[in-house]
Amino acid sequence: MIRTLATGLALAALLGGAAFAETFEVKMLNKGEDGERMVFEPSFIQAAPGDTIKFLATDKGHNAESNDGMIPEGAEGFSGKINEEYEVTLDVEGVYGVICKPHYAMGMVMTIAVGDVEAPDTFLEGRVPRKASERFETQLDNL
Ligand SMILES: [Cu+2]
Repeated sequence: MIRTLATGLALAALLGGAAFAETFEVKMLNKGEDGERMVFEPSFIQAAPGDTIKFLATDKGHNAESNDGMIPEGAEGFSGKINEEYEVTLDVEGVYGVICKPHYAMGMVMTIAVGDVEAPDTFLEGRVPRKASERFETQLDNL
């Protein structure tokens, strides 16, 4: 009992602040629970700075990458490979638009909010396929 407690304390001290960072898992799917084709599930995540998003290659043929013009100022873009699990830690506050490159036109997109933020007016200003734009708009309603 005492030993367990000591081990727990040592572990907590070792991990420090990182112990409070969360990891969110996102499935990349051909078909979502609601029957929608080509989706990230969940398609919206509210995260905090330092949290990690893990994209799971649940179905084949998908990837996850930040969309040009849809990441906060000062943040670095990211890009996972098709068919591979991919993890990214987001330190910069803001709204991130994520797409699956092969299925962008089919609306395979998701939104990640890091911190207590609002979407910038420019978020959907670029050239965004209609289906993707519709889904982004629905996701942004969560903010
Ligand atoms: Cu895809």
